Amino acid sequence: MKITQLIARQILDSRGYPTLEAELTLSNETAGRAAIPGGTSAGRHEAVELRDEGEAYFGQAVTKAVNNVKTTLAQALIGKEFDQTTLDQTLIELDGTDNKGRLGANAILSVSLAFAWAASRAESKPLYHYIGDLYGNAKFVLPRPMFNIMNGGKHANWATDIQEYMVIPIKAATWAEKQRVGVEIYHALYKLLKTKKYSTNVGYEGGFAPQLESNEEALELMIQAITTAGYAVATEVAIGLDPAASEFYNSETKRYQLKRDQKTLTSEQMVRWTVDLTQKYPLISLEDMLAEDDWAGWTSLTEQLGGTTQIVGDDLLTTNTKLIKQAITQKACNSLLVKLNQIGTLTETLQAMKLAQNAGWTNVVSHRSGETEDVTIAHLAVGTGCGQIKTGAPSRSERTAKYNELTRIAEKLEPTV
Ligand code: 2PG
Ligand code: MG
Repeated sequence: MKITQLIARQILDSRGYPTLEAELTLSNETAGRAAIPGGTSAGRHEAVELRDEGEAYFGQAVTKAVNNVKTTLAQALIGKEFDQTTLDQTLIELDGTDNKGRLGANAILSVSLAFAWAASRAESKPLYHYIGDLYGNAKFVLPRPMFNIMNGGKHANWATDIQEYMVIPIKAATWAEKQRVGVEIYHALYKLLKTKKYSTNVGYEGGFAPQLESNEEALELMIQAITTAGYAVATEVAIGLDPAASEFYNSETKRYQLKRDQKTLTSEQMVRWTVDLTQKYPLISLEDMLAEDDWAGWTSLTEQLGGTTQIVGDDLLTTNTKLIKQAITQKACNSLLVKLNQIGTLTETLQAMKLAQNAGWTNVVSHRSGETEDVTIAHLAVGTGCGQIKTGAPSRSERTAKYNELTRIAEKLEPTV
């Protein structure tokens, strides 16, 4: 299909930072639009998010990236015929760097995804079906959500050192039931926090962010909330963590600084602490428990817990096949956190997921802390059939946009009558 029009604009993300949105039209008049999310605790090896660095918006404006879409990319693409693979390859070549540093991964991804939306409409398919075709998957399943109901770290002014505490419905069979579990526990937690006279203010991803005495206190509160909501801990609802450990790791001293616990831990001690936590709490998924540079720690953790626990690489892997290959060789984890904007095109994201899947790993599709109303990731999770998504608390419209899109998809894939 030929691209006939390509425009871009600067919009705002959920943190109040500028981000980029592109709109693309094909020769048959179908159009697609995509908005790019942004990370706060981003990995060092992520593709470059091009920001202006001028005075406007304290350096966060993205007008350079917008202009790259409107000029360089529009000139190179308009009037030409593409499919997803040839488009993404062309985008990579037009940039010409290893990390999309010239045109910006935000500029490139907005075009890649706007094209995917337009092309799926041209083929009269839902986006998940279009993605499934690209991925070689025809088994579309609603993912199991991980609801991030307590926020800390950089997402919530260090309320806790651990950035994300997630509840995971493990018994509920349908999408509707899974969503209900997350919502009821979220509200049970709200009531519990109020009773304890804790703050019910929320962090970037909609989870509550009271200043707690320790990192473990959050786990205790979650267990109580799960129970008072009427669910069985461990058999019906489990817990996942994402400490985003690179954010409290000192790479010079090679120590983890857990300020809430007044502890400074070596890599070995961090692994031991993690193993101890898994013995006390029903932790089934552990993401970025260790820093992105601490490869030996990752291998040790996977050796000790990998048989029973999902060990998810986010900052460690940045959805990058080179790093995934390294992690496969070093047995550093057993699951990939999938973020489109860490790598910058749909094609490369699907390659990363395929590589992980072929290694026997799981894939977890993920939002960013800075989100928009864009719902592409709901389709990515369903289309690849990967079975898992993390997209925040069931609160705040940029998070519920994804849950609501999954509810719409569920009407087709999980009809009740
Ligand atoms: C993470 C993400 C999303 P950020 O660490 O997994 O939850 O955070 O987008 O800030 O990198
Ligand atoms: Mg993470």
